[in-house]
Amino acid sequence: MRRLAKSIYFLLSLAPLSIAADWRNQGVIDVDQSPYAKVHSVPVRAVTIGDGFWASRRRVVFDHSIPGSLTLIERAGVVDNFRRLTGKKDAPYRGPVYADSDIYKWIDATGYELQSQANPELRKTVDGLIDEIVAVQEPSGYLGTKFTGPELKNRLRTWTGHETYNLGHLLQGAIAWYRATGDRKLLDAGTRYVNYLYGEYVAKNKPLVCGHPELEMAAIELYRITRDKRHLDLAAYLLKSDQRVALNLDAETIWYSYTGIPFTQRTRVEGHAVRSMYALSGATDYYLETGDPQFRETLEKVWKTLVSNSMYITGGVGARARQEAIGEAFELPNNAYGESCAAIGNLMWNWRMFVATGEARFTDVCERALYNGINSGLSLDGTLYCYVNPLESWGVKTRNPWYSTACCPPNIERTLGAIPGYMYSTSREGVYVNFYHASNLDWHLQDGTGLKLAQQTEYPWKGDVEIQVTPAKAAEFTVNLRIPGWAPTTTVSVNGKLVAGSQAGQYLAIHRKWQAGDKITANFDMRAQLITADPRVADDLGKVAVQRGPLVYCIEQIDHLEPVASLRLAVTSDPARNFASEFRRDFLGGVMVLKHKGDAITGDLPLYAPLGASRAHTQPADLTLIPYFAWENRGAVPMKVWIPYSPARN
Ligand code: FUB
Ligand code: ZN
Repeated sequence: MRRLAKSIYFLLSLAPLSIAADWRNQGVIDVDQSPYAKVHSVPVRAVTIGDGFWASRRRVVFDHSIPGSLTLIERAGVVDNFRRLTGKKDAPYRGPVYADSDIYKWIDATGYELQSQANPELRKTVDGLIDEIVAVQEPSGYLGTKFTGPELKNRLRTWTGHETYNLGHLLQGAIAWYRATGDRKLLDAGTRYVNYLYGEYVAKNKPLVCGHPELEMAAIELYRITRDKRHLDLAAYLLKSDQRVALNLDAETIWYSYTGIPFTQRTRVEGHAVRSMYALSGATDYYLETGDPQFRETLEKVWKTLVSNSMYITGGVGARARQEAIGEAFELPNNAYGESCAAIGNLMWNWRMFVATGEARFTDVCERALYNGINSGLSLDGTLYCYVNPLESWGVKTRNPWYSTACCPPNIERTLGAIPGYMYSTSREGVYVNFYHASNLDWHLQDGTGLKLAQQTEYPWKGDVEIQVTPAKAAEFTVNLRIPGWAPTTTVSVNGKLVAGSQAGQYLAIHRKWQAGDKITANFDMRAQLITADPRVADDLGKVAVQRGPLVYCIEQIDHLEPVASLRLAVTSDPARNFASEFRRDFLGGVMVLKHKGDAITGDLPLYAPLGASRAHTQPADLTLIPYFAWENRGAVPMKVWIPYSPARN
């Protein structure tokens, strides 16, 4: 008996240690124990990003955006909403019902910063904020600043109340912070709130009001830490129950909010773009834990509608300003809404689909969204944000320092902060190289063999990549290299010997006995390409977009004498002749610029004329194309991604 007690004591004494070891090893999503995850995540801290594209963007986020956002969050009264309830501030509630989520998302971003680098001052600030947040928690577990006092009667009663949305962000922030520091204070508070909702709603089978998906994926991420089945069940409850009758939900609400009916009744992406992307992310998390075949089937069906008729070439989602909604199939106007949060949701969903399948069609979408529709959301200096990300502008100002609905700024910050965690993955067979950037991976294979990868490249400006593979001991495994879907041709070699089988949009599985010093080299054809849209996208008829590597390009008025509205590309069938590329270190933070000999429509033409009447008043014009993400960094001027074209003069 004494021996048993002694061994129990011994095991208990180990418990905090194993937790401590664990939080450091968890990726952006921690799917190590998810039975239906084909690949496992690599923690952010296992990847050191070297100089280059994302290093500069993340530096701007850490040095400017994160500190600047806290000032603006404070100025908006978001933290005072908490202080009001603890008596530290005598101020009325300010902001929308989802204001709490702004500080949670900001903490999320700081968690990713601290997973990459030490910042004791930031650590202290966040610790203090967490104390102020947690102080508001009620004995029941409820934690929110809006529905108190005279508003108490509406608590968890209104479809638009966003309380579960706020909780989802609380959990995600708490989890990123826990994975950065091992500190569970906010995580424990979030867990108490989740347990309260479970007890009051799931256990009693009472409909839970939730007009904005978000808690689904967050509760499952919590489950991945706690292994408490209630946390998975809460997500299942939100994803599977039919709340139409109990909550008197009409068809438009169901459509708009992408919740309220069993997820498996969905057939396409629809409704509010962010809600749709977050729900799909949560549903994929549910599949990763349960393997539910109907979920898998629905996810696949809905994904096809995304990529075949509802996603912008930038990876953006959401055609309509009205209801911030995804439109009908092929409704993709270039004055797109394309909220930054929706592109981020698209990345989160496709990342989870990749985790479920190991397929490059999903990481291709992740890359598209990251480099374009998400990256465009933050100005080059990190101080201005796009809420909407149109593909065409008449010069109306789009970048702003802040918004009364400030969901996008901290969302962009947390996403760019998390980038190292997306670069590599592992599977039972080996390792995946998902994205290309100078970086060092210091991790291990799933069998525990230590593995270092040293990647050198100037991607996305240049297509050459070199990866030094260093296993702790010689071992047989597979290195899966993502061959980007956009790459017309690719060559891959190992130690100078060509490897056959590269196919755009697939992983190239290189299986061999790897030993320290082995070197993979890859070259992706980076020539600028002209892209056409499905002819059913009426707004892109007669136009092309220009893409070079993963980057979508655009023209801006500031680089042209002729109005952007009159510029056309003069395209030849020989891609090599269409563009001259020039890397300009001193321009827009250092970008590859494309030069093109096009033309401009000039003269007085009748606004309307019979079909076939000549409109051949053109003159040669030199076009300058810049990466789309860098638009409106030199003032608000007209801009276009989809450009009309004509055959070249010779
Ligand atoms: O409703 C919360 C957030 O505000 C949504 O995700 C955004 O689209 C914005 O409406
Ligand atoms: Zn947003």
